[in-house]
Amino acid sequence: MEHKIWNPTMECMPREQLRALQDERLKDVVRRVYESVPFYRNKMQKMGLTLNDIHGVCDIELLPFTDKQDLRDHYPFGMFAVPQSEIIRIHASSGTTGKPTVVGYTSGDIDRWSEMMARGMYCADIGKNDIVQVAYGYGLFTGGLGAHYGAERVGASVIPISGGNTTRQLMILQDFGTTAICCTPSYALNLAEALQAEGIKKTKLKSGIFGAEPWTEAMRVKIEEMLDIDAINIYGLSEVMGPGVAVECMCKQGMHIWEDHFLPEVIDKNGKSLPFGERGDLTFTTLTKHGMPLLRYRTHDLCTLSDEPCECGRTHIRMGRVMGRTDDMLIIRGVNVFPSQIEHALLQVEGIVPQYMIVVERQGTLDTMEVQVELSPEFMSDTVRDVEALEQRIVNSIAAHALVHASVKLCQPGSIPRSEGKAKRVIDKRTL
Ligand code: DLL
Repeated sequence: MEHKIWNPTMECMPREQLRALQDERLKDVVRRVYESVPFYRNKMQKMGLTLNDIHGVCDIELLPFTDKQDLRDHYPFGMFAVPQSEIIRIHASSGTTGKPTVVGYTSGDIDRWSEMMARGMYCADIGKNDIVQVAYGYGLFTGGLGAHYGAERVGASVIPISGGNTTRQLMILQDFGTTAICCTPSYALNLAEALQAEGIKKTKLKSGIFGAEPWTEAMRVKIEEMLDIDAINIYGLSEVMGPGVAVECMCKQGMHIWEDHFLPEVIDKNGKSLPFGERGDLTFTTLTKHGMPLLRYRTHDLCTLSDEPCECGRTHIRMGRVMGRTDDMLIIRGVNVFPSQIEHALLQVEGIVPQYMIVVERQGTLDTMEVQVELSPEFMSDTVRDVEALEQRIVNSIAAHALVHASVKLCQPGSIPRSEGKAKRVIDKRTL
């Protein structure tokens, strides 16, 4: 198979050369955060670290970790390493409570992101002759604009349709002759089923770039069969950049992490770096970001790394599928949701007590979330209409604070099982 490679010089760089480049870039980013981000300077000073201690990648374990909580503590712009006048784009993703996690990009950052997404497009054999339907959400979420800039960079014709509205997606897909689609894998399955239901057998689709949520090989097989396409896995997270931190090539054996821009590690519970092949918490140091560089950012995604050479010729190491999380984050239809956000949303509503259970299921191809919550004893005697209005208030509060639609089931006071230790708040019935 001939592999299309966007930037062969960088993507196929011999590993020793790539390591030398990382060494230089690591020293550079450490210097930048030390000089411009008080959070990092303070951390390094407390650890007794100076810039001279970091000679390259071999010293990565000396550097401090960063966690989502650190971004929250510096909400909204406290982690930025450049003046606001140099920030040209702001994105955000779910935080653990009502406040989002904010990310800022310089024009150079957007340029590098587009280049990495262009690499991803070529990985999925998408080029200037393609018509790309971007069905990731546009907005604060990085999916839509990330895919958009990458598809434009390779010269494809981009349809910025954004997420949702399946009937319209199918109409555009057929009328415009879409050849490639970018969306979550569950939405791809949904589209495939909708096409089948309409009796449409043939489309011009040939490939799809799917990510933003966990999926399996079995799902890949199903999507590929139903849509008659190559289904390519793409990984990323807003804090580190957005989609395109890692992308699969046509070998479909794991996602190449763009190591000229990111330094990945897999770490264990104690923060120790693990060797290739061992499963742990994926952690990234950004080597070239200027707006919001991060040192050893813990993604909480569980996976393994592999340095086995890949047939496609790219030399960058690969990450396996994300096998779970080390925190309690749920991904519902591509939206990240923390149980703490739901709790926060419930606490805004009068008439209930914060005893709740979140039940997540997959109906057909789509995730559903039901929040069961107890009425407060005082509310019990009220009329059905009051209860319905209360339900609606809770639905609205959850939509406002967690950006997700949940159905709400009000329960009798005392009916939700109390735990004796850690409360169990989530029942996830999805089998991927
Ligand atoms: O989901 C960025 C993205 C957009 C990636 C479009 C791919 C495609 P966040 O909303 O910040 O960013 O969510 C990041 O989603 O830590 C993983 O838990 C999960 N995730 C992303 N891609 C994958 C994937 C975007 N391919 C969080 N497989 C990450 C499994 C994924 N999980």
